[in-house]
Amino acid sequence: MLIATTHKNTDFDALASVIGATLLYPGCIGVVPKMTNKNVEQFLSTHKTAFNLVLPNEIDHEKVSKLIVVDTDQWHRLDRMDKLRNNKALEIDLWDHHMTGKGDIEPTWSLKEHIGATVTLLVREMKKKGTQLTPLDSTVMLIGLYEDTGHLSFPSTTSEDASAAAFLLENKADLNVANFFLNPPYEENQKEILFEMMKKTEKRTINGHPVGFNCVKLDKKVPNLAAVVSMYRKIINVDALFVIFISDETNTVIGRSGVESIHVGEVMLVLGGGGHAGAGSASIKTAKYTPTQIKDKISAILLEKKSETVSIADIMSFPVVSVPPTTTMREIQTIMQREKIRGILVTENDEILGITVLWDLKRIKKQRQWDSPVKAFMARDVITITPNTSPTMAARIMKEKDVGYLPVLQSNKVIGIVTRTDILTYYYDLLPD
Ligand SMILES: [Mn+2]
Repeated sequence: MLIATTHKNTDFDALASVIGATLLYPGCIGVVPKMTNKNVEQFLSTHKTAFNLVLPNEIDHEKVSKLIVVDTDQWHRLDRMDKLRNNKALEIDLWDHHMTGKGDIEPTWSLKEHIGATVTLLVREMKKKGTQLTPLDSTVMLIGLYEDTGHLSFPSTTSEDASAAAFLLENKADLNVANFFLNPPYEENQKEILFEMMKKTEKRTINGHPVGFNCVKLDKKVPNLAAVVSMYRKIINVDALFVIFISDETNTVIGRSGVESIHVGEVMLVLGGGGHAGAGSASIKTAKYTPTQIKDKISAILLEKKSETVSIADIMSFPVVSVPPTTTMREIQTIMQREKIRGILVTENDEILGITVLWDLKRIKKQRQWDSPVKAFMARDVITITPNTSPTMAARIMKEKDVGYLPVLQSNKVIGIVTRTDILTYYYDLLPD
């Protein structure tokens, strides 16, 4: 017997990939964990019989000769598959896009790639094989693809994810049905959790990033907490948010990040969980760490990761052109044209007095002003940063102070300057491969 299964707390990408596997492998039965996400549960309540799906207790493990695992690479995330773990003759195919490197499932064959959704990998194979899809098949796969890629907007999305979406739409995926399951309305108890979080958020600055922490007592089951955490991060405008949901035996941490330099999945991995760059979670026995210890642990992990991130020193421009305050505006114009720069520092005895930018030249209305000294035109309040400032932080300073140039100071000496162009170059160079 051939079965395909996936992780507990099954999301749509996982479900769609199981269904995809039943279509790709002749005779394959899809085994869906008992615990699924709320919207998946709702979908299955009406659609289950349309697909070749069963529950883990409905299969005879002895008869399984081949296992297809999708959207995870870890045994403990599967539902009741331990019996298969010791079966040495078992053939295993693995399809996944979680690249944490900590998977303990040893596959016979695998396809693991950085891609927005696992289902995209299965679609690739379907295109090759010319697999026939019903509108129902296409719809569930499109929901999985959209959910894991934030409707093709998450940074992990690849052009192939978009092509897969196009393929599924060509195969009559129904966007009305998809939208219904992708945007479930907020429920009363989700709102309660949100209000609970609003009462008390601890903000820490870690490596220049504002990071939020919350502890919320959880005394009943609340569906899709992750969506609430995700929304709350945007409301309080922090780069990353970690919410510790406290219950009797296990505390669950859900993390969300909106910046590249905070990889939630890597943090959660240290805590025994997992996830992606932008989203992840971990369950921790209450006996192991107190909520405060969890917070400190997350902060410590984030601090450690610092060395891997790009700093301003890597992207700043240098050498910096500086002139004495008596330099005329005519000379300033000549230097800007010659050096092809838009900003010049005005210094005296190594001290920054001000900065003049291309815009200052445009303010010159009368001919004689070209002979005026730069000190009459320069901006005097120069905001400086240090070489270990993160590019994200620099971008934030530029926005808040409405300046386009940030001289970089080390031991009171100017070693470079960061412009908006440098920041843009940084952002675009670092877009995912
Ligand atoms: Mn996935």
